[in-house]
Amino acid sequence: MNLKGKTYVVMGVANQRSIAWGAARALDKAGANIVFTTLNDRFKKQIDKLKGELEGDHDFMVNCDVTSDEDVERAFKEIGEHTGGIDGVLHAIAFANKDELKGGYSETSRAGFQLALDISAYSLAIVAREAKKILNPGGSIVTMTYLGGERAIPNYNVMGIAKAALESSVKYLALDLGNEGFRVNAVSAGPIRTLSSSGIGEFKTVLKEIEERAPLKRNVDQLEVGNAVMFLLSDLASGITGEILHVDSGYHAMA
Ligand code: 0WD
Repeated sequence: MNLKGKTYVVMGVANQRSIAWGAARALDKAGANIVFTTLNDRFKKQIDKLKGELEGDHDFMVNCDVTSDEDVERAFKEIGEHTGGIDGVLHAIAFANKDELKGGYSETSRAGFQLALDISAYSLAIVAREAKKILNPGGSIVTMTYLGGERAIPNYNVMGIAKAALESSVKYLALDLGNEGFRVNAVSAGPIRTLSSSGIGEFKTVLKEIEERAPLKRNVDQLEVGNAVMFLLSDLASGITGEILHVDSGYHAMA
């Protein structure tokens, strides 16, 4: 894959275990320029440390808390001014209160529901709205989802509802942005140990289930997911939009 001359925004690197970091490594290897957005200065410092592992400089970074309209507007405006246009965005952001990710879904609080849906699903809409202003022709947006948006998976609870809304958003945004030639897709990743997933109750059991029952009899890693993200961001996927691509050792295809 040669992505020299292309610029992609990567949102959602928390640390070296993040799925977004797997995608950043893939994009960097292909020669792309990356603009990282970070939740706050703590994550910015973290990325500054990690960047040593990459070949490119990727020096331009902006803070962007997706719960703030102003932040998203400012971030993409700054990115547009600095880069002169971008070729795609990876949205790898989600959040739910830890106590909502165990036990029964009926115990979910109204505030917890709103928070999870706001950060994990609505954010894709506002990111798409601001990103399309600076996308180059053929631009592509990719988000991250999980099987828990399609099926009820123990403990995933409100995050499953958020992923269902996110997956539906992918289809509506594909319809909306398709008018301008832009594409919107999601990668549905198998479970991977990260900061976010560490908050999900009995996560070990989920990993074990994949090893036992998925066709490939193993879990996927960040780089495998990152490679699929890179494909959807690239022109190789120019005919694909509104798609949910599973990168999960084939587990989703099993009864
Ligand atoms: O098993 C997994 N890890 C899977 C994750 C399987 C399938 C899908 N996913 C999804 C997640 O739901 C998420 O959408 O992939 C995406 C990335 O998740 P990750 O790589 O597992 O998680 P992590 O490394 O924690 O990065 C997510 C980051 C946040 O980290 P924390 O740990 O602080 O929640 O999303 C960012 C933040 O950097 N984030 C925000 N960014 C901007 N504004 C916000 C916010 N308000 N909240 C969280």
